[in-house]
Amino acid sequence: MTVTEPKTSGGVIGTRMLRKEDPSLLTGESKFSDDLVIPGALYIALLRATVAHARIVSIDTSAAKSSAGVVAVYTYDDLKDDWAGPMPCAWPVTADMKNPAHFPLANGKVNYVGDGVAVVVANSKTAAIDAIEAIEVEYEELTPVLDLEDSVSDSTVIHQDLATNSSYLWELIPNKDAVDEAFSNAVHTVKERYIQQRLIPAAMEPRSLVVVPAPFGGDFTVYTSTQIPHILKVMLALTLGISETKIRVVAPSVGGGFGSKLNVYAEEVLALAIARKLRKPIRWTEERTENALATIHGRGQVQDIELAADANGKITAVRVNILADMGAYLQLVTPGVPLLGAFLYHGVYDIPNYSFSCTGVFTNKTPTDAYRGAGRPEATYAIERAVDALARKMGVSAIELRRRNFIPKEAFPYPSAAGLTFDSGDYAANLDKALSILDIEPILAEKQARIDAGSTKVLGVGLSFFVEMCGLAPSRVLASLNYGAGGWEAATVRILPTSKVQVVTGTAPHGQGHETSWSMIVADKLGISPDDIEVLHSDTAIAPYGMDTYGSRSLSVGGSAIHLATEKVLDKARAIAAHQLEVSADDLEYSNGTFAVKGSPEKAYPLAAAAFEAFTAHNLPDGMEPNLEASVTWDPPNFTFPYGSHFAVVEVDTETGKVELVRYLAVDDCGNRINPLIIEGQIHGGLVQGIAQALYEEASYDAAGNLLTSTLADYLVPSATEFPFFELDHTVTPSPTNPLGVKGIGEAGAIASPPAIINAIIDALSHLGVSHIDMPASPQRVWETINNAGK
Ligand code: MCN
Repeated sequence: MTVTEPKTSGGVIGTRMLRKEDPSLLTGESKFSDDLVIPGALYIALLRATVAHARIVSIDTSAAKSSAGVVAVYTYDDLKDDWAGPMPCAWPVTADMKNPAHFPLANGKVNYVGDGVAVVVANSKTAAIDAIEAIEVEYEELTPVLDLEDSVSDSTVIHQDLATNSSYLWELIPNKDAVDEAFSNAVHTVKERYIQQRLIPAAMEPRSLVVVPAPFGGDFTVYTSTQIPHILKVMLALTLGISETKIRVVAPSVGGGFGSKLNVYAEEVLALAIARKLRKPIRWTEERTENALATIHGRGQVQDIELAADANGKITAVRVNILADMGAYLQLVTPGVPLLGAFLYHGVYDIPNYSFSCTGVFTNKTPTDAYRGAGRPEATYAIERAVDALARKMGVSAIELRRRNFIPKEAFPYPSAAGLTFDSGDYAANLDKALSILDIEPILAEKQARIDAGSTKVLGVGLSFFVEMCGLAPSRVLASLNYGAGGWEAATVRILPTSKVQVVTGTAPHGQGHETSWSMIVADKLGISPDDIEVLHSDTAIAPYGMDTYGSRSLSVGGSAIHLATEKVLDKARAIAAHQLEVSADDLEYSNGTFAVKGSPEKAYPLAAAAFEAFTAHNLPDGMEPNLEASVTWDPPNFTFPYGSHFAVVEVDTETGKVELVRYLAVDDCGNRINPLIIEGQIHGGLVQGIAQALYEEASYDAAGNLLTSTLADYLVPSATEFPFFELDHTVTPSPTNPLGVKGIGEAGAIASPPAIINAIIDALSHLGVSHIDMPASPQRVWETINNAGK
């Protein structure tokens, strides 16, 4: 498929249309799960482990059971026959991957602070929470396994039946001998170790759910704050042994997820099991501290990366070994997250020899899983920092070294040494554009002037040139990675009798503006107003098929399905118009809601008339079914590979270690652009999260395995005041892998920004002998780094 420009007619695509979703969100009319009024609902609350690693000697629930308002108290033993199997992990990355049985409540042993021990059911939230405190648990404490590097060799094994703390070793080494040879022939090499600290996704809306059983029969409606209503339905059916036809999952308004709501959580399984047992609606909303403890964490890796280069700085090989922290259990896609980066450690560079391995290890900490970027921020950070390290070692500019190594424009579609085919790109042109906006010379002059003047406020410029693979899709590729689901997306487009349009999508937006974007795609094609289009989503009774929203897949996969379904429905309308006008369909042209005979514009037939004709079915072509509706399930042939240049300019106070972000410029290429306003919002959000990783956020634990950052007073989520106004621009290289020519944008900012910031800090401090700093570059860490430099 070749797409050179958006196949649009209506002039809607590419416009900065305000988001349809926002009036109801901003006026508080949107309903989130916790807003739903469900008469007669009971509340659950979980008693969570207060120790990181311990055997449960006894649990005494008697006092809790007699607390005011309490309906029931359950432990693992009370509910063990209520589920058909353990909690699901859908990504067994290797055949011999070790996956400990993980149940919604601890089975005789707790493995992280926050692990569920018992559940109280009560007639109010406060009664449930109060009763938790009346439960007595006696623990026999075990040594916690906390250090990622020590975990594998630790004499304490967390899951005794697995006999090891290593979950898996996954390798991607297309040609080991060639990699070794490249290193032995190299003129320059660098060997770097980087730490990806754990992060807490901290969505604005905590997780929340209500399970409503039908008064008679076995049907359940699960309202839950999730990114994956469709996947969740399948998993709940399998885990609880309930027919899939008896479960309806609805995600009402969802206040952000960033990957953390791409999961099947203990509370969802528990609430459904208890609703089935008691035949009562069951509800739960997590507290902010529970969110920090018991919703997944992101990142958590130790990365070793080596580059080999010739005398000119042409990189000939990259060798990567990483240790990835799984936490205490494997959640839905925990083991696969590093694999999403495994193919990208060569970044945008034409590196012929590639070697990657990842060991996934268990620790007594909150399970990790997908968090905005999932694997790709880690890969981008490693290669973009390592390239800077190589440039420093060789004494060439980081910009020049990148240019020497870019995959050239002519090489696309580019078969990478890691085994992917990069769809399209023109990296040099993108960098040129960024540099023309940045105007680097005066910045470098000012930087030098401050050094010469002995200023304590020094400047640095950092570049990160990223590429990522997103549009998580091609089912066959996902199969080759052992991913437990497909990557297609489903869409239905209906032109109703009054010519208003319904779009049914399998995507599940939670802040990405799909109602707006999908309306724009259909409006553009049909030449009608986006206001006449209603987008239905996130309810498995209305949209029975879908693969949901994550991996910046919704536009390139789901949007493409909508585009193709619109074409299909338009073809049917065309056939009706041709029949009415008694001409061949090929003789008709279509614009702005009307079919007209080519060369005879007076012979016209409106789309609205075709819609009504399809409804009355009084005079349809022979054999045509009534109604204007078409469905498409689209499974693309490849991922999409957005890319871009991100530049950070920082000022570092060498006396206090404080880093001030002076400028941030992002020139992204996400192919054809549906709504630039939404794109910019997506980039802003991603940048804030990525810069927060670089400067502020870290899930820290003490030596006993207690999470020290379990409130927003301790975990430093930045606000708008911490950032300059982001400078955004773009280039456009359409993707040839989907009919819209689009690439994803939802994660780009979070992927690109951490190395730009850290490279800028190192650049600012390199004259003091600083060549490395870990994230987050807090004032204390920066100050210590400056003071230890050269020692
Ligand atoms: N878009 C566009 N033109 C493009 C690319 C995208 O107009 N060339 C628009 C799309 O039409 C869509 C939005 O940008 O409205 C994002 O599209 P896409 O890149 O396909 O990403 P998804 O919709 O699949 O969103 C998932 C992505 C991910 S993986 C995370 S994590 C994330 C993110 O989106 N979490 C978010 N953005 C978030 N935004 C909010 N507010 N909250 C989250 O939790």
